[in-house]
Amino acid sequence: FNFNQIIVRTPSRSVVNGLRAEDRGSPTYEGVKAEHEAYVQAMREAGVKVTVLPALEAFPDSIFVEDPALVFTEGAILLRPGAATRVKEVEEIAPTLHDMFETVLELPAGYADGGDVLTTRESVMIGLSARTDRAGAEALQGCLAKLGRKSEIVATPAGVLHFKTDCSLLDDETILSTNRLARSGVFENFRQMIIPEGEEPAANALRVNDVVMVGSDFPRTIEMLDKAGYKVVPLKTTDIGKIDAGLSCMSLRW
Ligand code: CIR
Repeated sequence: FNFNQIIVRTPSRSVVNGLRAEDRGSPTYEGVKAEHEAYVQAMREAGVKVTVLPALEAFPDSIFVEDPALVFTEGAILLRPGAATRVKEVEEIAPTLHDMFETVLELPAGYADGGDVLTTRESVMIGLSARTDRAGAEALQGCLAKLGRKSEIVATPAGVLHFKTDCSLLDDETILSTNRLARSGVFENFRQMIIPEGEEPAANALRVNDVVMVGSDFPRTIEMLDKAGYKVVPLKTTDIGKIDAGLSCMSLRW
């Protein structure tokens, strides 16, 4: 969770057409733009250098740069998103990653979204989901091994978009998780903090250096983290939440 740099992409006007599992109304472009700007500002205040890529009108979900690639200080991996409309986002981000990283690997088989990948100190957890299949997860394990990273394949609860929709790393020993994911036992080697019932989307929080960014619509989660001694930065996620996104989705961090 100690990061020097991030990559983000400006939202396109087409973001209002972003993918969603269930239609709870579309976000507005202005709303997403404001949430994105506040996020970038919070990142700068957290001490990271921000590279801002231009908007891509042809790709409504391209603001969510976390999904087409995975980055580490040791190198980057170009993934293959499991949603047909998002596959070509990889070609769009590839030149930037080639400029910024000496080692850039490509997923040799299957499908994998970065939203399904939780990096912890000991290992990289890869969640199987509707976007990440076993072939992709196993291929990704091969790429991670080349970068010297241990990994494990785990399950994402049914009906949950991405593994990280339901969890985030708070520090080297602690995971913030929904009850439905924690129940599966994947985090038994960690201290776990469980999201209060009804605030499940708050699980996609983001620890960056000294702060934990959390959706501002989730007061009970914020209070819980605050009481536990975390320095919480609440950020509005109301509009991006309508297209199934949270705070990790909007950046690649290393
Ligand atoms: C999608 O369905 O692909 C986008 N509407 C949301 C992606 C969220 N990304 C993430 O959690 N890493």
